[in-house]
Amino acid sequence: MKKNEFEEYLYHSLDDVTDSRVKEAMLYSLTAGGKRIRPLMLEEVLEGYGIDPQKGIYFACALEMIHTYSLIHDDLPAMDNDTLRRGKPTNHVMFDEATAILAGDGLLTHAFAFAAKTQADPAVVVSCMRDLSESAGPDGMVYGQCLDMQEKQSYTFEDIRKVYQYKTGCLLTIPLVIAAKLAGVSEKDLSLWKEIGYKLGLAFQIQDDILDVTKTADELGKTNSDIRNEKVTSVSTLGLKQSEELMNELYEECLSLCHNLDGFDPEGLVTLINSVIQRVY
Ligand code: GRG
Repeated sequence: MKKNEFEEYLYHSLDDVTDSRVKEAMLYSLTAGGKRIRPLMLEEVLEGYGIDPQKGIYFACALEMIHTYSLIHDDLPAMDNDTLRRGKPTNHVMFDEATAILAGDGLLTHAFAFAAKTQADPAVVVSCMRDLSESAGPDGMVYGQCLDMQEKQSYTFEDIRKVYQYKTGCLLTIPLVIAAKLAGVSEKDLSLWKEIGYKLGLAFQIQDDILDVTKTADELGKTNSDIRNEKVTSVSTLGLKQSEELMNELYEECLSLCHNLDGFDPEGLVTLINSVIQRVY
């Protein structure tokens, strides 16, 4: 199952949802494009363990639903107040604020019903759903967003590293953890996957900061609200050169760690991470 096939699954993931303006808004953002990195990571880890990626399809769709909800809410006037996302008007611009809030709520809740359809050992599925909830919720991404909202101009890189760990890292680590759990890996390798996810999340967010100052909104398909909102970022604290060095170092460490896992063929995941390193938006 590669990106195009995944798009089909995602498109049909709301088929059973009652028709409404909220469903329309959910589908609008869910099918607006996006790199689909999180579901593709889950797929590549399963494949690396020789498991049919189909086994993780419901979690893969759930991840993209949760990620999309976070983008819809992050773009709201009460948060970053952005008007362009994935090359299209943001959800609240296309619909209205109330509908966008409900579309986010709808995607978040539907994600868990969808993940629960996974055909695997029920104890493993429940454990993955709990991890997913923790990664997305007030001990994970929501906590990171909360720290982000409280940001002060005096923040150092160490302060924002923590914001990035939660805001970005949690949702990039969880596909690795879910796939590893579905594959039944050891505790030792599960810890290694978490370390890979942490480094990947940090590198990915630093790369996002670099792209924000080196590309135009047209090229990125999203408005550069960090600049408008005078956000403290890796680039504003470390400078462009040091940010690039740190990003490269972290990506290198991720790629190297992918070779240290028992019974895992890293080829597909390494190719995916390399495509992320090369990304231009
Ligand atoms: C509203 C609870 C809540 C959380 C919002 C996702 C997020 C947290 C904020 C969006 C802004 C931002 C810079 C988030 C960090 C993660 C990130 C870089 C998201 C963009 O992910 P991509 O590049 O996006 O995978 P696409 O559009 O390709 O799916």
